[in-house]
Amino acid sequence: MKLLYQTHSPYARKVLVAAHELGMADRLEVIHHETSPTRRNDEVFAFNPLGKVPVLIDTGLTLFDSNVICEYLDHLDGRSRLIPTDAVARYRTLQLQALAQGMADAGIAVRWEAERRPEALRWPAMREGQRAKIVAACDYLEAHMDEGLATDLGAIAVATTLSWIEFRHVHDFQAGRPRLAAWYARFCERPSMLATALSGDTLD
Ligand SMILES: N[C@@H](CCC(=O)N[C@@H](CS)C(=O)NCC(=O)O)C(=O)O
Repeated sequence: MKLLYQTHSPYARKVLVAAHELGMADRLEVIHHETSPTRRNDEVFAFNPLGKVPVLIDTGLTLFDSNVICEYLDHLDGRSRLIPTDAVARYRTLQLQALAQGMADAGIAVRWEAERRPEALRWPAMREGQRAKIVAACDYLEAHMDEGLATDLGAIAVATTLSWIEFRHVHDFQAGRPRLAAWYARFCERPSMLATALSGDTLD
């Protein structure tokens, strides 16, 4: 399988960490792509009409986005190890993933208003509104993250999003949130996280 990837994407890292946790990383050919709405990448558009990574290309099947790819990988060997089948646990996992996706989306919006958009076009109220979502989401995680959180897709999504928020200095989520900070530090020691460090700059 080919994974159209980006070394500085929280969504792509989520997929790769999931593959490592499932013991499938060696089945992926990981190909880095730069993407931005202001710089069309035709190779990515050939597989995803949204022009975004990650994209997974398997025999006879092309999949986007990261949520769909993670669900596919989780079902590939007939067992579901990252998305629980029990209803309560399943929706808790999917909700955490949705929260993490929203945080990553808000973080990218913050970066547009803080540094990516030409200076004259930046909108501070939008930047602060998006940043407030991240702060509220981190407070929610601090209140809801229990120490024994399973290594499921929700946890992977939260950890990879937080790693990107830290990498891009979007918000100091560890300050004043000891439970979240301790959980994150532990999760970052996992081989799946150590093997997938973020790197690189966005090119617009
Ligand atoms: N919801 C998508 C988001 C993917 C996404 O936004 N990827 C970024 C890289 S971090 C991208 O390729 N952006 C290019 C663009 O917005 O045109 C997912 O979960 O896969």
